[in-house]
Amino acid sequence: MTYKLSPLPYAYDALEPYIDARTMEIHYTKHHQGYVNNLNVAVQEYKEFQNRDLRELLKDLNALPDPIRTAIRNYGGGDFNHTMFWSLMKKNGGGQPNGKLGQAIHKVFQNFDHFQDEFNAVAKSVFGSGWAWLCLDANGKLLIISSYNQDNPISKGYHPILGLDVWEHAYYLKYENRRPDYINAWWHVINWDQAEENYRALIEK
Ligand code: MN3
Repeated sequence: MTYKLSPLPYAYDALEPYIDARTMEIHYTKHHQGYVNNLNVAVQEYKEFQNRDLRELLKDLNALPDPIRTAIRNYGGGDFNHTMFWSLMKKNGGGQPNGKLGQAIHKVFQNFDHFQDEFNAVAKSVFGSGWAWLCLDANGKLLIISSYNQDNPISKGYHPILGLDVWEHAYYLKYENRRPDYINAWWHVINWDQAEENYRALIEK
């Protein structure tokens, strides 16, 4: 049993003009597929780590055997993060979250604009390759954090709700070095229904 590339939930051009079709195609068929391929190579000799729930593995990296820990962190994280990322965007997305997540955002950040400003600041400040995340901490409080490489917040005890890939491969073809322009565009394609679902799954468990 091997890890499989999860289906992209829309066409490559679905998020145009905010995310261009060529970037989507390369990001999905080369980068995401590459993480899946490398993950399968890494666990070739470790049958019990083949086709596992990556969320469970990433939650406790220290429990993994030494020879495959870094590979699962990087490639398993890369696979898990991208599957999550695709699901958190959609055609005609954007706007503001309604429902329980929207209420929680207003409670913690005062209003949506403050939340957006803080998220943008964190996303812009990632030095090199990484991600910005809206998470719940262990006490159930919303917070915004960044991570490097393909690290997922669950490895630090946080629960991700919304994530933004700020690796250059996510935007360079269209936005070149202008990461802030890519971040601003991304707000137009966020799938808030999925973010709400992620939030509810955490608070209702
Ligand atoms: Mn990526």
